[in-house]
Amino acid sequence: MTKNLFLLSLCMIAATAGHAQTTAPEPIAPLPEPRQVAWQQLETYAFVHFGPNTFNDREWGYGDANLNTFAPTRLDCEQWARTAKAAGLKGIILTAKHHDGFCLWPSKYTDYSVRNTPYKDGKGDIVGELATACKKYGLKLGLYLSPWDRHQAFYGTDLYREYFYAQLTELLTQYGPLFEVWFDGANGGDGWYGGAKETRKIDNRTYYDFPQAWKLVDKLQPEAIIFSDEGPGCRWVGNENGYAFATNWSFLRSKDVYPGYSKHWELQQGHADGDKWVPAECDVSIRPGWFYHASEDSKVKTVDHLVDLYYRSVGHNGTLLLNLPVNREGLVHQIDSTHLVKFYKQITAELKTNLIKQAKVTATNTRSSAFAPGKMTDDDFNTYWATKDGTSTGDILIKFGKLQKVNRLKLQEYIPLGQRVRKFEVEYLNGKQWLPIQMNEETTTIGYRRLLRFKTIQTKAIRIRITDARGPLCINEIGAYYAPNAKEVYVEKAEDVNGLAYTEADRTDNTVTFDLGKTQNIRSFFYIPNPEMKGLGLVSNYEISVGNSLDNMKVVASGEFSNIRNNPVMQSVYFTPVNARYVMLRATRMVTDGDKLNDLKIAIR
Ligand code: FUL
Repeated sequence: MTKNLFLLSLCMIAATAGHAQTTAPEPIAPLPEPRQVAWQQLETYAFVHFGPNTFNDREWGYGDANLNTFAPTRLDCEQWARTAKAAGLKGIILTAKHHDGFCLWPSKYTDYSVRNTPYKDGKGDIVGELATACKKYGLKLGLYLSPWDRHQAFYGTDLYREYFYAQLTELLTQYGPLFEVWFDGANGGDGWYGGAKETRKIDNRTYYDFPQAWKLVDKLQPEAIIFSDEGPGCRWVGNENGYAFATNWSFLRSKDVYPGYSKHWELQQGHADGDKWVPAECDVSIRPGWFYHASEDSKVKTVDHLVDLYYRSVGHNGTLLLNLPVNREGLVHQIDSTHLVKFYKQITAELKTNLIKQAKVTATNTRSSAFAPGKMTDDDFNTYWATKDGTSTGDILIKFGKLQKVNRLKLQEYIPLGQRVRKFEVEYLNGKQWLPIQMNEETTTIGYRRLLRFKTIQTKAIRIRITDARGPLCINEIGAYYAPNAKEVYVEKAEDVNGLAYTEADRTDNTVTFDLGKTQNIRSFFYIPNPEMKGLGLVSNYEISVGNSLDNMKVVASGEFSNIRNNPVMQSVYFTPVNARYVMLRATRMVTDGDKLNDLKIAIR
């Protein structure tokens, strides 16, 4: 470089640094579409799983349910909507068709629908009734259409794809605006299939021609977000427990991920180097199962558990999709609605008074007065504090002016310009010394919203030091709160697995026999999957035999542990009470073909 040129570039640097930068920082891709930003702002919404499974005590219907069983006595979609509304949920996503192929609307293309049930003598349309109720209560409507259909004889052929698109078109055109369309990742396997009763495998990546489905949704419902494991609107968070990792990028590497993608831990945190904006949606049921089972009335998640999930979903840059299993009456059970409303009251109370409103907020590296620190406390999503071009760090200093108790913090990035922050630290003033606030999770990404919980501190000032980002910082909201009596973190209780003592009497790859030591009266068998096993060693279909001698065993129960890979909760099998010394579990099918039974946690009562 010549001397003159060198001087010139020095002058230019000085000019940029000295000049107030009144325009916004350049966006950093990948960026959200406006509909993705609007969707993220919904934060919490309800799921409703309802169908023949509800009446047949199943999680995954085989596709052969007797439709006379589908007989809700007091079904009232307005009660669902009122419950959701009272809990601050912004919409409801309904299983219009689950894997059993049954349609909650009178689809033109199948007999396997509400039209052939006792409900309203076949004149009902539960999707339509929910659409009307949502409208009345100012809630948004979303629909779940299972690609896998265990009922249809032609599932697996090209004709099924046409059928699927025809049904999708009905749902996209008959019920007004939808905010989300849900395509489940569970695909292919055994089913009734028009009586064939066989196992059908399809290739998740090609069979449904998902790009065509996405085009159809974009055309007919341009505001709707499309859910699948890979998006494109939002992604599955990789577990059915309702939380994202603390580090959570709203990006995915679009070439790597597809529906049925099995690297679940990646979905829990996103890809820091992803090329597409696909934010995480954290789905979870308020009970262990997605469908209603009376046996789970005592297992509704506690208020503390739900509060914890809120902090680890919405507070980890995701949305919370909370399932309410509607019961056989056709209502959200009172236990569920009570817990739900108390949960909402609790989070509202914890985050009610933003102590920063009375504090003095300053910051380093501020871009210009148009992007001043005050923009972080004006409750306006669209105004934000930003730092200068060329910076990717900055300190935010919050001075309370008096000793203040604090145990919660909120941080938000202005995501229309991208997700930027990679790392930050939070400190508080202890006398004259800055000390780190001890968190129980890493302080890395922020995204749409990051909520932090910690032991109550008393301080006059807090300092948030953003130490690494993908470009200039854009922070649109911060909050500090003191939640009295709030739990720091929630610890989930281990499942109660008390049962009879036994020893293993015999074991092969797919059969284990337990010896109870002496003849006992037994009536149930519990299988507690190990969630760490990520699908390995898990039984999908079982047969349970009992007897008083090993050469004289009798089958007392057989069936399927549905959805056990994604939702590995305790599975219960009840049978007619019987006197027996030996109990044999035979895995007639494993979740992963060719796998062996292992890591067994069993209770027999
Ligand atoms: C899963 C399904 O297999 C479950 O039955 C449930 O619908 C859940 C939300 O998604 O993949």
